[in-house]
Amino acid sequence: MKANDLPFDAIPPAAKPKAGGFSTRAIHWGYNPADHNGALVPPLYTSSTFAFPDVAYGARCFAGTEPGYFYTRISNPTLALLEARLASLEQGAGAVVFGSGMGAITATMWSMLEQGDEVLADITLYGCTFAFLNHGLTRFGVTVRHVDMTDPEQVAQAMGPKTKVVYCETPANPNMRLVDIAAVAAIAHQGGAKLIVDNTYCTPYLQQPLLLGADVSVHSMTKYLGGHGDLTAGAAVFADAELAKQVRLVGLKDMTGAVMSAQDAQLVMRGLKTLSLRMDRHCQSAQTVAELLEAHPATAVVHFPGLPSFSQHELAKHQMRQFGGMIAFELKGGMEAGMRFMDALQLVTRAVSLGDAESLAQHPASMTHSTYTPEERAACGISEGLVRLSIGLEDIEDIVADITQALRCVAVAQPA
Ligand code: 7XF
Repeated sequence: MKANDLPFDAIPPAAKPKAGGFSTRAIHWGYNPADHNGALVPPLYTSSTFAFPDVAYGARCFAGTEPGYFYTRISNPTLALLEARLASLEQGAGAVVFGSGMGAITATMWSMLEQGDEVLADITLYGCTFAFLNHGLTRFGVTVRHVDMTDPEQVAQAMGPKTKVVYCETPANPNMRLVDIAAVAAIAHQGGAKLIVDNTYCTPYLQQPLLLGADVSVHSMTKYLGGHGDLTAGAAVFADAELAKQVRLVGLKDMTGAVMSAQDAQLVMRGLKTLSLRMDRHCQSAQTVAELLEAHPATAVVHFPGLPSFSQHELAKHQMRQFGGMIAFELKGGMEAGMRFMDALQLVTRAVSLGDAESLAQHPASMTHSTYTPEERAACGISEGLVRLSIGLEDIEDIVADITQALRCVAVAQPA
């Protein structure tokens, strides 16, 4: 029996899930304290291995005919609870968690692709995803082509008989361009391919790719889902339980081994309890900052889906619950002014990553997107002067004061 034929899946937690709205499920789904000595917080299973009552039971576990836990790289009760919660929040048939967002992305694609297949990807992607596609997968006989997925027609034109995976982020890191998930999913399916959407920027609270037709929604849980900058983790949520099983048994178990730690899973579950509250605040504060930036004479362009001037504002209103906590912008003084702005910041921290309580600023061209060549960045609209902000949870008055003083420093330093 081949590994992906095993009748094995994520083991559902024994407790009856508590139904309800998004926040209720983020707090309760899949866990009943009565099954665990009344413990309000689910117990943490740190064990790497699980004892077999007898040898026949162990053999059945390995054959996939016994739904027991036996080794944490494949499944673990703490990880399984988080997986059940993520599947519920994103309305998927199954989820698999990983040791990083890149673990989730690579394991999913390794499981879905074969030599000779083609991936059709958007032009704007997180730098390491771009590098995995173009410097990783291509070395193993997979063809990768990029098209501008802000225009679904370009996807339809580019689909070919070998296209097995269509891949995008929306909003895209770092320049906030959106992809119409429903339109691109319909095109992918018509051509016999599956659509993977990186939903890291939105989280399941702001956007539900599977309900819009995507097959897989991947996340860096290092970001908003963890929410506190103290862990590295990833997840993939699937519309189809069979694909989830395949990714667990091929991509996770055999090909990457990118298992998540149970301690981190417990921290993500703590993060999930406040996800909706935190996202509401991130979104509200980012709207204020985006409006401030747009009105300021030093800025050339502000990319934020919540601004009426944003070219895809209507799509954002249709596809997202709110507009997110991420902003990208350029100053009139270009790269030099952008660097001066970043160095003038006092509260907003100069760091990559996003989705933390702390507001963060980074320079994509030299940091998160340095895996692109300058020509590749130019082709997808990541200008050398672009600055990316992740708006945190500090008092909005303090965020505004810091950004205003940093903009003033840029203006003062500019030649008359
Ligand atoms: O492997 P990770 O948990 O770091 O997640 C990878 C990843 C996947 N998708 C998106 C949309 C991401 O933004 C990331 C990580 N991005 C960080 C950033 O843009 O700041 C990484 C810092 S180099």
